[in-house]
Amino acid sequence: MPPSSPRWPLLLAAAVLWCSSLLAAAPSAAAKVHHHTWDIEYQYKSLDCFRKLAVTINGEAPGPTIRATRGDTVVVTVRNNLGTENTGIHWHGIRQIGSPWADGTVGVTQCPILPGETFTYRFVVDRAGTYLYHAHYGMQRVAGLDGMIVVSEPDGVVEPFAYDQEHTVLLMDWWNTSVYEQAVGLASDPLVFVTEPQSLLINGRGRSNYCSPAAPLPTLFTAAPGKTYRLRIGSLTSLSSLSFQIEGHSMTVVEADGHYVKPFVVRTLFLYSGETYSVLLKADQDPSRNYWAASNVVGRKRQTPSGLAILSYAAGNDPPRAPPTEQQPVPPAWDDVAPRKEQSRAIVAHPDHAVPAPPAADRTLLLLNTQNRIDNHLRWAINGVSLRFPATPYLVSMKRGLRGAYEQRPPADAYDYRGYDISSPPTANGTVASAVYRLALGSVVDVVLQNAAMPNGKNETHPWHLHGHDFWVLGYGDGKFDPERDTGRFNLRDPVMKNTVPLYPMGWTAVRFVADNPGVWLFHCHIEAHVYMGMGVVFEEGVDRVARLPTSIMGCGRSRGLP
Ligand SMILES: *[C@@H]1O[C@H](CO)[C@@H](O)[C@H](O)[C@H]1NC(C)=O
Ligand SMILES: *[C@@H]1O[C@H](CO)[C@@H](O)[C@H](O)[C@H]1NC(C)=O
Ligand SMILES: *[C@@H]1O[C@H](CO)[C@@H](O)[C@H](O)[C@H]1NC(C)=O
Ligand SMILES: [Cu+2]
Repeated sequence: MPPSSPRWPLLLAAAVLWCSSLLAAAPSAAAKVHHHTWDIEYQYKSLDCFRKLAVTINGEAPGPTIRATRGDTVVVTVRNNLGTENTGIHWHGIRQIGSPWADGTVGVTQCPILPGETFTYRFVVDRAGTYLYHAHYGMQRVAGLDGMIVVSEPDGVVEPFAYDQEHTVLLMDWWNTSVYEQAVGLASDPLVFVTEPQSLLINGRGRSNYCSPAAPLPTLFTAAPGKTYRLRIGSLTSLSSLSFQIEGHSMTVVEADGHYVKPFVVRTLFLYSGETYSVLLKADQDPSRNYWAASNVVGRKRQTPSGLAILSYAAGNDPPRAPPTEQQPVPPAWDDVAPRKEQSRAIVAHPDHAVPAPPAADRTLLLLNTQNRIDNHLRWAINGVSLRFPATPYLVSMKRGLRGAYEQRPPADAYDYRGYDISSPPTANGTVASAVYRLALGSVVDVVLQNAAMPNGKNETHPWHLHGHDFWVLGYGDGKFDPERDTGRFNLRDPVMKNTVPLYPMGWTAVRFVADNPGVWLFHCHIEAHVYMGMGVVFEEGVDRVARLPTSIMGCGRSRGLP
């Protein structure tokens, strides 16, 4: 389907006007520039009682929280002191409008930052909300190069909820093995999977089976009775989907991936890797005792101890770090997918902050998610194509017309959705390619992710993350997506915008976005092992409109020596 008529640009213009009326509240003269200099190096860390190498930022793992106000510019100078390892840092949820070379995706938007080299990221944070950053080179995120970004509204701009104080809560999973042990295992024949994590971290601290029972627990925060707290919660797990609970307290979800949502109350919040939420928590329980905060694996058979921290009350009887006398909260059953789907369906736009979705798509991509056998190895493949980044970053090769630098043949827009049996293990072999979907600038694109049985008959949840954009979440369904039947059932009334969305076992997820950000953008499963095994696609849009590229992103493959 070729991109059609200029029907959408009119709506787009209306949305831009609407947005700029909001922006008018923030005088740009007040915008600040925040400079950070980060030394990236390996250090021994005992985040969960097991001492191992972690990638640190100025000695910290996870790294510091970046704080800014909407409209500000963030400048991060990264010095790679890893000695023998490349790096690159992605600013997760920041759309990089006008700065596509600062997305930090090695192989897509830049060459790797070599050991001993310094690279400067410079970008505008154009929307308030809770975002993340993390390594985007190989499986390096497994080693802990990550953190959070908090973008506040300028003074005088009122959010659709109120609170007294805020805290960040970064959730991770953690292994006793290195990035290399994991990556080499995945590429081996027979494949050696990464195993379940040894621990779950809350703000960088956790308890593996290596801990003595007396090891102290981290404090989530100390509450003052009666006050309301905003918790900005993000998941940067490498493998696990999580539940998060705070014993005795309910949480009101008010923000998802930087967008205000119609508030809803949960006892258990489910999070997929790459997602962020703001929840409001009222300190309305008995202040004399402490409470458990717990994260647990869901969606995979649970073999990892709970991630634990303590919520205490100021001037309570229990010492702040004393384990609560009560039992830990009972986590949801790992294989009960119904409440997770229910939460996904509950996330809709806040009525006063909804950005209307365009009414129809110019192009629809139907993307089959499974593993295929390729040269006798199992790799994740999308419509039979397993993504491998070329030696030259796409942004450079496309902007400079280096045609031989990547696969010229585009991948298929759809799999054989009439003939394919999603409940049977795949029989076809796949291919490895660096192919790209080229999208018409300004066109409206629907992507329907279709989950299907894996060769081993298992099923998994995949969190899909889009760079450079937010998408409207139009719907989730069980079984096989049927364009004739299901397109008409999309939620166009109040779809939320997000940048990361789960694809549930044996189901489909539909999203819509406008290809209006000139650049080259990765769309991929946020599980490190999966994207490492090819689970992603690349979108190009309006690359000819991208301003002159900084030479600092070049230097590898065929971009070596380009002026
Ligand atoms: C990592 O932990 C697992 C159990 O959780 C254990 O079987 C394995 O031997 C450990 N590996 C190392 C390198 O300590
Ligand atoms: C897939 O590849 C294997 C060899 O790697 C071959 O034996 C088999 O016939 C191929 N299957 C199909 C359906 O082409
Ligand atoms: C997914 O796998 C789990 C256990 O491995 C099983 O209980 C469940 O029925 C499966 N779900 C689907 C939709 O196949
Ligand atoms: Cu995945």
